[in-house]
Amino acid sequence: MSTGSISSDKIDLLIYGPVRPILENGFSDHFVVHKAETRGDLERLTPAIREKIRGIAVTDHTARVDKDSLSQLPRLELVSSFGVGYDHVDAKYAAERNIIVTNTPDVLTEEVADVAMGLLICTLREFIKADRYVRSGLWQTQNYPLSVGSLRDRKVGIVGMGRIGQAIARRLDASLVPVVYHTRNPSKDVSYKHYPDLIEMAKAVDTLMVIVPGGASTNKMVNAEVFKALGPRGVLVNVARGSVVDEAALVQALKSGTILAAGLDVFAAEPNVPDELKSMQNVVLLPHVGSASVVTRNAMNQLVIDNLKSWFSGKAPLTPVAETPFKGR
Ligand code: A2R
Repeated sequence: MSTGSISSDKIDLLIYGPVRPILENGFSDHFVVHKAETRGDLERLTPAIREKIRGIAVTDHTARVDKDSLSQLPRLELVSSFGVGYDHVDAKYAAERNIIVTNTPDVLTEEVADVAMGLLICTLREFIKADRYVRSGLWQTQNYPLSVGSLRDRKVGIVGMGRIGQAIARRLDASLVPVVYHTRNPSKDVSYKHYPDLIEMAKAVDTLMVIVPGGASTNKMVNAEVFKALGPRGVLVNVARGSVVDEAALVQALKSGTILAAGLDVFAAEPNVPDELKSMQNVVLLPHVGSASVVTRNAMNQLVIDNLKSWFSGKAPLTPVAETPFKGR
């Protein structure tokens, strides 16, 4: 394979998942682009096409790239996945087959941290309810009631202290809110107090902000026991993955007053949100918009494209995930 420029042979790529025109238009004449929006579409590709596909652009976390789908593509070299979380891609199986998986870290870090911070303040200070109050004309009759919640006198435990966790912590520092964190290993990048045990941290704080990857190791790690430890002033903000929180236990904790409130950008079965959550006044619900601004989504799309272009120019992938590090060709 040549270095520095895309080889003269055309490279067959698959764009897999919901339509993203910016991605589809991002490839030059050097590529032949095939599309499969769903698993069914993938299975309907002819064996001759599947045989040729060497790269995949995965457009969304709803497109499952599991062993079954990867097995259908015998010449696959690289899976370029949109988003920083890649729990929808079987990176372990990809590693066994020497397929590189890339994601789109860094370019969304500050955007997601902004949403986390906004969601926290919005939940505590009831912006959504207060907005409705103004629109309904009620302000003409009386002032809006004082909010029970406030960012003042809070202590935040961040669950996950990677790129986004650190960006959230910087915002909390600026707001004079003390921060501690829970991860499996203490981070060398920060000096906040580390709690190896999530329950112990939940007991020591009144606010949890969740920003760990999805997947088996974090599945329902924020559960009834954690809510009990957090206590009646407790607030949960989740901008990670819905799978990280036991949603039924959260509904119960909010209903019973075990915790005070929650701000949620992610849910267990998106786009379905439990009716019980929708009917509650002490929750703020967002439709998974952590990175969803034009500027940040453009940067993420571009990184999906650039990883594929770099690889098929004979260069290293730009952002391989930990399970499939680039070890040379
Ligand atoms: O546990 P560590 O030492 O590997 O720290 C990572 C932590 N983490 C966990 N913490 C507790 N229990 C676990 N089972 C667990 N697994 C991972 O999450 C690290 O501090 C953090 C992940 O950081 P980064 O890899 O830098 O990810 P980034 O860019 O901050 O994004 C986090 C997640 C994505 O995976 C998406 O699902 C979501 O944010 O948008």
